[in-house]
Amino acid sequence: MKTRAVIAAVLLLLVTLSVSCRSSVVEESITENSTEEELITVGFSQLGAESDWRSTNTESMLSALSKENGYNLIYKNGQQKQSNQITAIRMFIQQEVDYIVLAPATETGWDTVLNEAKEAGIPVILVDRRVDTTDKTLYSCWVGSDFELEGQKMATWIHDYTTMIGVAPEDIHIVNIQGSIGSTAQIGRSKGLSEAVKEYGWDLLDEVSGDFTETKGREVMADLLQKYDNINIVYCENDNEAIGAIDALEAAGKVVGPDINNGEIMVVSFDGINIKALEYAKIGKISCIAECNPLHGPRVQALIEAIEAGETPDKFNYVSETLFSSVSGITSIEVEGKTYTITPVE
Ligand code: GYE
Repeated sequence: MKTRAVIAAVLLLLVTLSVSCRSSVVEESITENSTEEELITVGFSQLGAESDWRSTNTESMLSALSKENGYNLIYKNGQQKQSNQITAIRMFIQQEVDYIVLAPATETGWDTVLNEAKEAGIPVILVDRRVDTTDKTLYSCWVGSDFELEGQKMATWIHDYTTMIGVAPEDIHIVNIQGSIGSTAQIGRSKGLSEAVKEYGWDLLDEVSGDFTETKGREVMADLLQKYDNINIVYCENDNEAIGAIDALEAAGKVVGPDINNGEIMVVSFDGINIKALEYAKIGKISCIAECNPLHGPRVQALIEAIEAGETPDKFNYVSETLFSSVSGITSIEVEGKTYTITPVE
C-alpha cells in the first residue's frame, strides 16, 4: 500500500511538473484551436457575377456564412468558367475544408472532381443550379428553384393573357433569349416554353443565348430584329437580358408593352431582383416576371447545421416563388392543379 502511495505521489508530481512546464504553450494552442475548431470551414465556389441575381446571391451567402455565425468561409468566384470552379474545389479539398458549397455553371462535367471530394470525405452542398451526375451520392443535397415550374408559370401567364385579349395561338410569334446554355435555369425555363409551344401551337421563331447578361441581351435582340419582322413576344430568361433587349427594341423604334394587338412588343422575364426590371414591370415594359429567389445563404446555413446535428436533410430543397405583373386582368394562374397568385408590382 505504502509503495503504491509513493508511486502515485511521484507520478502526480511528474504530471504536475510537465503540465506546468508546458502550460503556457498548451494554453496558447488551446485558445487558438478552440476558436478555430468552433468555426466551420466552408469552401464556396460561386460560378460568376453575370447578373443582379448572382450578386444578390453571393451577398446572401457571404453574410450567412460569416464569422459571427460560426463560419470560416473561403469564397471563390469562378468567372463564368467551369474549369475555374474545378480548380477551386481541388483547392478546397487540399485545404481540408469541412464543407464544399457549389453553385455550378453548367450541369455536366462534375463527376471526377466531385468524386475527389467524396474520397476526401467532404460533404458537397449544391446551391441554385444542379449537376447531372449518374451517382447522386456525389453531393449531399441541393437547394434552389424549380426552373421548369418557373417556365411553366410564365408560359401559362402568356397563354391566359393572350387568350384574354383575343390573340390566336398561331399569331403569337415568340423569340426566346435563353440563359447560359447547359445551366439548370436555362434548361428548365426553355423547357417550360417549348412544352407550351407544342401544346398551344405558338410560333417559336428562334432561341438564342443571351448568357444572362444585359450586353448580350441587347446584342442578340438587335440581331433578331434584323432577322424577323413579326416578333410580338420576347421571352427573356432573366431580367438583365430583358433590360438589354428593351434597349435594342426601343433603339429600333419599337414600342415595348403588353398591347400586342396594337403593335406593341411584349417582354417577359425571370428573377425579379433587379430594381430597373421591377420599375419596368411597374410601367408594363416588362409584362410579367417569374420570381427567382436568390437568398440562399440562410438556407445553405440551415442545411449545414442539420448535417452538423447528425441529420440527413432532404436531397432536393425547393424554394416557393411568385409572379410579378402590373398588367390588369390576370390575377392568378394555375399550373398542374396548383394556383399561383400574381403579385402586383408596387
Ligand atoms: O436567373 C440569372 C443568373 O441560376 C437562377 O442565373 C440562376 C440564374 C438567374 O445569372 O439571373
